[in-house]
Amino acid sequence: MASPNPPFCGQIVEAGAGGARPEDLTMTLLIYGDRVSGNCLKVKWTADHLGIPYRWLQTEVREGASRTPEFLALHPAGQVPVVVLEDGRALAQSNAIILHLGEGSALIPTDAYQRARMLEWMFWEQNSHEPYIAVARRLRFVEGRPAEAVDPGLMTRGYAALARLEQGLASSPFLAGEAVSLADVALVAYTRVAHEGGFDLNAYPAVKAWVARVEAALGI
Ligand SMILES: N[C@@H](CCC(=O)N[C@@H](CS)C(=O)NCC(=O)O)C(=O)O
Repeated sequence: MASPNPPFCGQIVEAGAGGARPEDLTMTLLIYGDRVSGNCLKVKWTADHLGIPYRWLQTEVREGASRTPEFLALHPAGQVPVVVLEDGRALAQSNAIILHLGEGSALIPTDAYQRARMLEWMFWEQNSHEPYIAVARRLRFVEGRPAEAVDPGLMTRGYAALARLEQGLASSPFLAGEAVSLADVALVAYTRVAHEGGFDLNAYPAVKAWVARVEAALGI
């Protein structure tokens, strides 16, 4: 996905730390994202937390902006987030992107086991949390469908994910130990808006307290 001259297929609406002028597009991290998407916000929060300058190109998924020929040339899967790095190379998948941005930072534990634990949660998020909690939230909040239109199986599996998180947070303040890490960034994205998908977090006090802790640590 190399892209020496990234297509300008989004609207620049925001500059991260340090900012950049539009003419500097090839020298600044570009984030193609949709603000309604937790997967995209993971990337924004990581860049903001680490003080990485970027331009955010608002890519309205519901208006088909991720399916234009220009966008598909950038990322054939037609999904956001996608970033174009300062050297023109593109990268997709939210958790791969934040792993790249977070390289060498305090968001990644230096201890090999703790780092692997962080990754364990991030893989789990994509497999067992996002497909239920984010999808229910998209149907209810983004598409405005009634609760009856949501497959009860999504809710059951979403609640199972919340129960797993509750259990995981029983012995440490953050998912990979004592400090906030990329695992928390990845998991908080859709957990903090789970209520928009019809999930009630009141039975998950450790999760609720953790959401507040991560929000404070990231300043979101
Ligand atoms: N596993 C991917 C999921 C990407 C994804 O599903 N993006 C959604 C927005 S959250 C999207 O672009 N959907 C538009 C489409 O699939 O057409 C990631 O973590 O980045």
